[in-house]
Amino acid sequence: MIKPDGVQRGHVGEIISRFEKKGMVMKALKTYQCPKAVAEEHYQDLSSKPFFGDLVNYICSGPVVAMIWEGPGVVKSARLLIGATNPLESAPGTIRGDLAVEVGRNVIHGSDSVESAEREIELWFGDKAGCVDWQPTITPWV
Ligand code: FUP
Repeated sequence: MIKPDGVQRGHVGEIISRFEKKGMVMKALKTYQCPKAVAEEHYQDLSSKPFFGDLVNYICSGPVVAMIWEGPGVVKSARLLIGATNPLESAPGTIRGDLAVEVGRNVIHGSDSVESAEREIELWFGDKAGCVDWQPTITPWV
């Protein structure tokens, strides 16, 4: 998910391009003004953290671009492309390492496990989100 700062700073094309160049396949994409309840559920594991309120306000501060990407080892591979949570600790060449300087404005979210991805796909693209046209498929490798 490209966060509001990534959208506002015009990095959507750059980020999608990095995923495509890696060889991942986009299965779904939508711009979305995230409701507070969705942001709170998305980050439910961080609800006790002191930055939770700021994080939810940030995610809801403007449109995000939510995406589903498919490919071999896509969760781990996407996390490597994205870089460390704190952009100051993200290696150059990663999305956060190249495009961000603040942990609270770190441009992009990526699911941290297959289980998280399944939960987040349901939250962002499932029935409750009003988007039901995505089904997992086996994509032949190119
Ligand atoms: P990540 O999986 O890299 O997005 O990192 P986390 O799930 O640990 O954190 C989710 C988001 O919380 C981060 F993207 C940014 C925010 N965060 C802060 O604002 N301050 C912190 O100290 C840690 C995380």
